[in-house]
Amino acid sequence: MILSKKSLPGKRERSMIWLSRFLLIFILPACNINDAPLGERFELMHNWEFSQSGQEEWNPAIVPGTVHTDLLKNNQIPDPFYGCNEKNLQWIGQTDWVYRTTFQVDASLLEKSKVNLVFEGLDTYAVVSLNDNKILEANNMFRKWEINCKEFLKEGGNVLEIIFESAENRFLQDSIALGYPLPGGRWNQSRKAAYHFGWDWGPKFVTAGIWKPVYLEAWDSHKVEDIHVVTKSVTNQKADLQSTFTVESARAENASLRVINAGNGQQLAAEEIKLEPGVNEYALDFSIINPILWWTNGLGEQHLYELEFVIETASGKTFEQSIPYGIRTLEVVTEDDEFGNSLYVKLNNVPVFMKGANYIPQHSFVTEVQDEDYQAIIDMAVASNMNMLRVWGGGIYEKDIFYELCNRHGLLVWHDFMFACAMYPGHNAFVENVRQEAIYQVKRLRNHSNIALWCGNNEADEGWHNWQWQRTLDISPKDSATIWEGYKRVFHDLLPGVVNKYDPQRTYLSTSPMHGWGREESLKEGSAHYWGVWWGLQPFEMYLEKVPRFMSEYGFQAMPALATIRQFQEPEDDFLFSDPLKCHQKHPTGYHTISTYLERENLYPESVQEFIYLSQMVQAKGIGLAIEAHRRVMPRCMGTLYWQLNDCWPVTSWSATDVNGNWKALQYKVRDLYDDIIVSVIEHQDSLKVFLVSDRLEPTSGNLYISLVNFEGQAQVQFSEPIVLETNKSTHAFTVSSSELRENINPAEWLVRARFETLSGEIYQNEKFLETLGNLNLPLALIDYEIQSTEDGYLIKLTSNAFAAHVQLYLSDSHAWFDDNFFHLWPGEEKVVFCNSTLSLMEFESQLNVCSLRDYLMNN
Ligand code: BMA
Repeated sequence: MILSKKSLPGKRERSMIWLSRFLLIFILPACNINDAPLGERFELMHNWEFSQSGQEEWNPAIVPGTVHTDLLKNNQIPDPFYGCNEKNLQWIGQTDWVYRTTFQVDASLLEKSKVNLVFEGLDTYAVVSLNDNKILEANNMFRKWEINCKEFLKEGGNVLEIIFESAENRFLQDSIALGYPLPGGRWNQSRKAAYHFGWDWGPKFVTAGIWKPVYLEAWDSHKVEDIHVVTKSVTNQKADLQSTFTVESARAENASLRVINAGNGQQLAAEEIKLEPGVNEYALDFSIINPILWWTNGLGEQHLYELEFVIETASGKTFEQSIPYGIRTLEVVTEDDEFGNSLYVKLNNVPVFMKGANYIPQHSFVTEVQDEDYQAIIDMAVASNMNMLRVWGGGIYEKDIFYELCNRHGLLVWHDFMFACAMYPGHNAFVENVRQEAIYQVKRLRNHSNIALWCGNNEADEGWHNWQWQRTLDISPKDSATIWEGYKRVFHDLLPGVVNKYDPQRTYLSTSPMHGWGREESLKEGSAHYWGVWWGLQPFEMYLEKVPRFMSEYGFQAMPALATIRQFQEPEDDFLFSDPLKCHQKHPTGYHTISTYLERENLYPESVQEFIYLSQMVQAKGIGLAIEAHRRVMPRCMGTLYWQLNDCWPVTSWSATDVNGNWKALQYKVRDLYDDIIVSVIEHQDSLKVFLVSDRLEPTSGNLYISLVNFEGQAQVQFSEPIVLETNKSTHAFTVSSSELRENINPAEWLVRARFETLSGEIYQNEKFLETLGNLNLPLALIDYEIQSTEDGYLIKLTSNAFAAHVQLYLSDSHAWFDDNFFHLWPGEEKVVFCNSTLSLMEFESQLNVCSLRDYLMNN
């Protein structure tokens, strides 16, 4: 139970059915077409068992999987996420493990001319033997390993055995062999997900295992290595595309290539070819007339052409692969301008402001993430009006389903290569390993037309130039020069070379951020990670001054929902700060930093529930301010990706949604502030300014109303005028001096409300208090509610006898998604909130809590 995750509601079921159809075709290209496929695949996912190296206690293993989850499923370890169990489970990562299986081979398989053993992913240092013959030494989690193994197979039972060497122990050996200190962490000698070694939001579980499918692939004459599609040009009338088929042939044979639009059955191209022994490449051009373009979420349709690529040989063998493909033009524009040098995405010739977040792996044990978890997280991003996710370099290159869902739902992907917060070796063996990894991953992912760019690493350049590594690690000038040469070799030479060769239409950025957050240039060019707030303890208002060209990281922590805390501690541990709470906070000064910002708001939580609520309120306030600051200065700033979208376990972190899908207050705020139009209200340096920002591709007419409203509901109108929002633009609509605004009122009892109503009746509204949260003089409010069952949950109808600020609904013991939360409730108003839940009415009633800000203030 502990390792499973709860998902959000959505249009999931329908798309899952569709998606599983797609994946079948995509993953099993050679087996599903007719009786005579080009190749055949035999899964080797069964009968696995595992043992600690040197011991003979074998237990059943699940493949794909990881040693930690196998130990857990065999009841050999307690739940790794519970309490402080992580500490006592470190031995697993320091131990070598052996996995083995037996499988049957019949004579017909051995008649094939080639039989390959394929591992789509081995984590990480693996010595593979087949029937006691060593056939592979793997050392990269991110590569696919394919070994021609026919000579080692025999009819009947075969034994496949893999010894996984501890990646932690290996780090020690490799570091000594390297001969000079390498800054960063224990991940930097290995090609393994960095976050497995512990991060400031994640536990340290140094996993090992067969983490992706393993199978035998047998073929006689030809094997399709790759199909690559690119869009060469697009006009309204026509899109010209090119597909390249790469086929390995054992003999010469005639064949035909075809491209079909599966959506309407139309054949787009066909050609007769002759396959020659060796590796063959064929380019097949085709056009789509009156193409329907692919747009990001919020800007239009996410039209995907279901393209089918077919090869038929003269001897009647067939191969077919289906690729959902979006036709669009996409440029990452970096050019000199009045502010410095730009960084923005131009989609179908339109500069598009990127609204999104940084994505990390969804679980410490990646094989635990199910298709429905991918669907749930993408649903959440889409519901939050995002149009970009950054796949952060300390995690993994994700499964196809992730990119496929992003594509289908209009999310561009900023893709880091998997390097983070460290310097890496630059010797030949390491560089060659990275080259193979990069070629494999770029080729695997390049047909996903929603990938916007490739980025070399996360914060390696920044670390080298700004984190005092040379000084604190006492690195000699000679070693420094070697380390920097190694850096340049990988990030300035190898990776851009691979992108240029295998995915030439995509932009490569060597690192993110381009400059450290303390440097002036960071505001003028490139992507920026602004950590002056949080790491630098600067006030949130600093976000207003430190607005870069593209903000690819910034963030603030908050606690997860109580039900998520319950995943790792019992109610009797619900005090600040119990040991389990400390074990589930990975930032060195995390709770202290949160408390520092809470004190600035005059907030002093004393219980866990108070800390949850108040940390979430302050996180939403701070990050909300940053989003407004970024959007309102567009086009100078053209992107905002907050840190971080999600978690990999139950933890207090920067995420806006916890590992169980419970939205923190920030997720609701993000949904509002990433809408296609926002009304931004910011008070700063004695003036209050209102901006209207529209991402729409057509002008929008409406009326802007700005008022001061007191907690009794009385309003003083400040502004009420028709206004036309121009296309894709930020408009400064209103300014008033703060002192004037506050002249005859008690700011602790008033808020500013700015509301834009379009002529078609849509309402965009922003309300801002004039005092810090802890200083508000809120009335005592009695909130009444009724619960009504629906098919998939409950409707909660709420009313209040007085103004209730930031009303929160939560279930004390269950994960839940409310369609709205942390909203203001005014007397006379009825608010209906939906909560998806499978609890019985009685359970739901007993678990539901409703409270508001006043309940958490000292003066209540
Ligand atoms: C950024 C990220 C992560 C980290 C986060 C919060 O630098 O790239 O390395 O988790 O900050 O500290």
